[in-house]
Amino acid sequence: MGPSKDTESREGDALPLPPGQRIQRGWPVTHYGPVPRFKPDRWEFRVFGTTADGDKHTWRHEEFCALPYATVVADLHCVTKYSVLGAEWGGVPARTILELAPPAPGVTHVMVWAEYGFSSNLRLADFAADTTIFATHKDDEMLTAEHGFPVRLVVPHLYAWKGPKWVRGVEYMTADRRGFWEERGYHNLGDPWREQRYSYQENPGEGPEL
Ligand SMILES: Nc1nc2c(c(=O)[nH]1)N[C@H]1C(S)=C(S)[C@@H](COP(=O)(O)O)O[C@H]1N2
Ligand SMILES: [Mo]
Repeated sequence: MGPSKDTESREGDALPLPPGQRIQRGWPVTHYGPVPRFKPDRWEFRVFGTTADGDKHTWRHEEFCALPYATVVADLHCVTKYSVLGAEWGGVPARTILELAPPAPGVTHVMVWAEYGFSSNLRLADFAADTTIFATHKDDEMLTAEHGFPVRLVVPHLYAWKGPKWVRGVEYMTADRRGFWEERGYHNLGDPWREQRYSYQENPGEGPEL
């Protein structure tokens, strides 16, 4: 029997789950604060900070939706210990954004910004990973408002808080800076396979001073 994205057979085959996680059926909604209302004429996706050309790059909603579409099959690991397995995320790979709006050579980290000032910081390498994707769809359906419509980030190899819902932009940075949850007690790197849940677990060099 080959691998399957079906959760039943996955449970049976006991394929790896990050330590301390349990399989969640369905798809719960988890976030801080209210669900933002999408305003199409005011929405833009903005890349700013230390870009290669020094300019900011923006896409209106219909422009963003016209960017090359790709899919990534990935699990979602919430730091509160549930994992949603085998989702197919569709949208614009982070790599595509890096190609269309390249960072300057000195950029080491990005801050991904969402509605209401929510943010999460990532190392450039994590952002540039093949599987990091700005998802507009899950399992061929458009995201619902509570799951991040119109765009959410998915970083499959990190805890799910590293993937903001309702993304509005990316800031290129030449030094690391903590995002919303990273300032509030969560690990700066957030690798579920290393169980990097909380900032008190950080080793020297894994995050900026708190
Ligand atoms: N804007 C925003 N995005 C967010 C969060 C948040 O609080 N605000 N929470 C994160 C966390 S902790 C998780 S587990 C996932 C949950 O995504 P879901 O509600 O679609 O399952 O969204 C992430 N993205
Ligand atoms: Mo989470």
